[in-house]
Amino acid sequence: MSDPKVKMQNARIDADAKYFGKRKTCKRENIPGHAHSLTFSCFRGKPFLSRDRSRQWFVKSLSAARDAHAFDIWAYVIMPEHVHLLIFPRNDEYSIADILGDIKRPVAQKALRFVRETAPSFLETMRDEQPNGIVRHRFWQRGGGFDRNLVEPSIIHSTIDYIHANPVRRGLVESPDDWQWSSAVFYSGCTGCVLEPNVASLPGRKQ
Ligand code: NI
Repeated sequence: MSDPKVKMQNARIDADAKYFGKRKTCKRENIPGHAHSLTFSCFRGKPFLSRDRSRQWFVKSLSAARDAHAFDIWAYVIMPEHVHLLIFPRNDEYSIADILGDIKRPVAQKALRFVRETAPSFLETMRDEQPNGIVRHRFWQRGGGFDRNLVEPSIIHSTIDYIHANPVRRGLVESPDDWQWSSAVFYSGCTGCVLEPNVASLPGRKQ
């Protein structure tokens, strides 16, 4: 991959990974009472989430997965080429792999259907030829991304702040709550958040 734009995007995601912990989600720890800070990217760091259409697909999918898997959403941000989520599974038994699958799969399916019907030439940017020669079209980067278990309230709150500050650090907006595609809108007390987080289960800032 020599595309400098893609390289830059991947560097940003790596920088995030440093903050969020290097652990890949292949070794998940589904521990009761733990919150999970999840980061995952679009295929090859491409900005597939730069349009409202795909962002809406994501919001809808996240909302449906929350209902199906009984987790609380404490924070999220949809960036052009990656997503950060902070979730708190309410049940003792849960699977982050299953949760992530149910969040990501419907978005990929809708995107592929849309591209095939309206812009088939775009399929090339989603093309992934695997080592075994099989070609697949991907919306999401292969693998689960990053998963960090959180328990400590102060770390939970600094993670929420970090998530909400993403669009500001990128220079997309001046204030976190100017970015429509995050839970910062809700935290600042504004109405019209695209998906309201569940803050009742959130530990207090001072503990
Ligand atoms: Ni980020």
